[in-house]
Amino acid sequence: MKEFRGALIGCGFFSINHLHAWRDIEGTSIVALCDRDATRLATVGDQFGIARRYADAEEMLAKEKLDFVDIATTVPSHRPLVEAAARRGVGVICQKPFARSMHDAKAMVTACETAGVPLMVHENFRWQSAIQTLGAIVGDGEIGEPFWGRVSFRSAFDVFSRQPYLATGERFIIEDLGIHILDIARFLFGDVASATARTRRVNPAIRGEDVATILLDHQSGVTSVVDCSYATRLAVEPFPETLVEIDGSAGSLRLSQNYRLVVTNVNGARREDLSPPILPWASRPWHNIQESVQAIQQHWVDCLRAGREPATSGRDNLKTLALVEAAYQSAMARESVEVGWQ
Ligand code: NAD
Ligand code: 89Y
Repeated sequence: MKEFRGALIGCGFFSINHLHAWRDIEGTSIVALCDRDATRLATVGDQFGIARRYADAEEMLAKEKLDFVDIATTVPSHRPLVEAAARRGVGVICQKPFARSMHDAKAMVTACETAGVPLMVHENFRWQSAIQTLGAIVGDGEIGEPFWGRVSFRSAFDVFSRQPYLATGERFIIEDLGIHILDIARFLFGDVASATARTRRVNPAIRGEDVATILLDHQSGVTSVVDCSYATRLAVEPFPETLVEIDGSAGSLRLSQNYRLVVTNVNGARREDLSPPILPWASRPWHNIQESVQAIQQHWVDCLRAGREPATSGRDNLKTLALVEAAYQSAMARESVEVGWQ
């Protein structure tokens, strides 16, 4: 079995999850690390015992023999890093948000296609085991043909202490978190024709919007509501659970807080506990995200081995990014916006 050689770029807060997950994935080694911050590079290199370290990604790409790079930096560096890897014929995983604009996203997809290298966006929320189970239930027809859905993420968890950049951007919740929730809506109900959104900023200490409500018209005929908030204080803090409601022609499903699932159809109501496993390196409350990191990285390796396009390829992610753009446009214009990604 071929052993894939990867390198991770960006040794910040979230990269620790990537590196833990890579350690548990067979047939893959992270052979080098890159970060322009020397302290982070040293700390993470020592923690994971990775000796080959670079401050500059171009230098790393020139000196290392790699099958892929795993880019875990924030959005401003994504395009130059993706294009540098493509020029060297190296496959790419890139964290979300993939790009700030559709223009940059399309340029990265084209660069990788032209170079003939695979490109996957680390769009991991749909890889949470509870969300995959919902996809299977819908696919199996247990509730018939879906006609309505709600995908909801409401919390007051302090995300700013670990990710301070989230407090300073002009855009916040749709670009950072809503992007995942919109992607789950696409995963469950298919691609979207038009979107209508309303946003608000409740927390005066941040710059962008922290509440968004988005109505989606899916091409399948489903109407869904995607709602996100980081300004919602609840009796039991649900972070980072995504709650889902689906009504179908033959039944319904509800995924409620604490991963409780109820599926109802003509046979009655069945209940299931969809709590994710807590991986040996994981910690609450992040464990469902951490599990999905492991799942998406395993998917990347499976796809590399099989020569298949990943489910959340760069090309696929254009459709999720187009929803983010449409939501911001709609909120600004206060009108419904056609979703275009071609
Ligand atoms: P961070 O700021 O903590 O870390 C980013 C690191 O990248 C920094 O150490 C920085 O020095 C380095 N870096 C930036 N540009 C570089 C370049 N050109 N070359 C080398 N190093 C460079 O950020 P973070 O909180 O770890 O987030 C990283 C990304 O992960 C963000 O895009 C964020 O949205 C995403 N994220 C995803 C999830 C998820 O569930 N998918 C969760 C949290 C964060
Ligand atoms: O950055 C975000 C993400 O992708 O998942 C949760 C998060 O860490 C904060 O909103």
